[in-house]
Amino acid sequence: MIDVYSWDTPNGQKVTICLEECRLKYRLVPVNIRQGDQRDSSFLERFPNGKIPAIVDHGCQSGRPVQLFESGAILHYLANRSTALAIKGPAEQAAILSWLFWQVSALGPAIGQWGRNAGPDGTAQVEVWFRQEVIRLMTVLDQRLATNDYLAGSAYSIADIACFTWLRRESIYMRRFPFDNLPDFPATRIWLDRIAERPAVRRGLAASATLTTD
Ligand SMILES: N[C@@H](CCC(=O)N[C@@H](CS)C(=O)NCC(=O)O)C(=O)O
Repeated sequence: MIDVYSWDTPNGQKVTICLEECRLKYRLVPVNIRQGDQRDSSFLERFPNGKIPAIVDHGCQSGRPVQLFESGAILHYLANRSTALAIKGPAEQAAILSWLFWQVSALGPAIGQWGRNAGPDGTAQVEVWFRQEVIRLMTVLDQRLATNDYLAGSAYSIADIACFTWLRRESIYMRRFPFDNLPDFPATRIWLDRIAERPAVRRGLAASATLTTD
């Protein structure tokens, strides 16, 4: 059994989708980040960065619980823990990790900062910078997807899960900055629809949605 400390955000959704894809048993532990649960001492003692998602795996062969935070690290751990999303060989690993790290270091922070700096509380200059950066990153993504069904090549992987939750039409950010207001990214649209149809993706998003109470 894997305990998932989470909230219904793009980073949290990555983990429930991955768990559903891998058919691993898990239980959700809500961490209401709107109320500041992530700064409780009991949470910080285990997960010092004070952010969701985080997991504790009670089912490892060593018999000792394994705990980790950072969504990219969690996805990589879960992919190695199952056969469904197992990484096959160094070439596939190189492609998956390149795009996974790209998401956690560039795409996610840029979209998140754009979201925070747009609107009445943001400054116009910062908003413009992040908008341009998001468009640049989405252009990189779209070019990759124009010649590949998935980010790491022909096979669906944790890199796709990581980017999908941020870019899907219903994400909190894409609801604010609809694709209609952005340049066209045709390959990205097709890729998003293909991933959204996956039964495990639907189950993972539905599981994550049970966490939101406000
Ligand atoms: N790099 C981290 C980012 C995690 C993150 O920013 N989590 C947000 C929710 S999506 C959070 O916990 N925010 C609460 C806070 O910053 O206090 C990851 O990929 O897991």
